[in-house]
Amino acid sequence: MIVRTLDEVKAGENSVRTDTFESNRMLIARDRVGFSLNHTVLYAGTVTHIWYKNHIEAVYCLSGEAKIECLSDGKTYTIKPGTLYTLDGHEEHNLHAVTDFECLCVFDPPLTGREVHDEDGVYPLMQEDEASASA
Ligand code: 9YT
Repeated sequence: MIVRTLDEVKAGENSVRTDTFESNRMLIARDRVGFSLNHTVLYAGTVTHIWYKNHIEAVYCLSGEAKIECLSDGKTYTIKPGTLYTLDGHEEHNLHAVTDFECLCVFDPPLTGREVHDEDGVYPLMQEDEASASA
């Protein structure tokens, strides 16, 4: 059984901070459970361009509000506590955090823990041994 706290992850190497969000990788590929799980907070007033070409992501909102602008069809969705969205079509989107937006994010294949978005909003497909090698 794996038991860990947000505070433990925040203090470790699997806490990633960017200009628009803080992502704490609570479960990662090395845990070998088949998926990864992040506790993420996007900062109020920011916009994050995201395009997970290599992953499926499911996001469950815990608190706050965000709007997702889907770039292929121009549709916008409002996400509030209790709402789930899943990018099962690898949709390119802009995530507008209306307030601080706190969510749980599940990725398949699992993140290694260190991924950050590239210039296209993509997370690279990393193997666990690559993450260990760069750690
Ligand atoms: C909700 C979302 O996709 N935010 C971007 C960060 C990403 N989910 C992560 O690494 O936690």
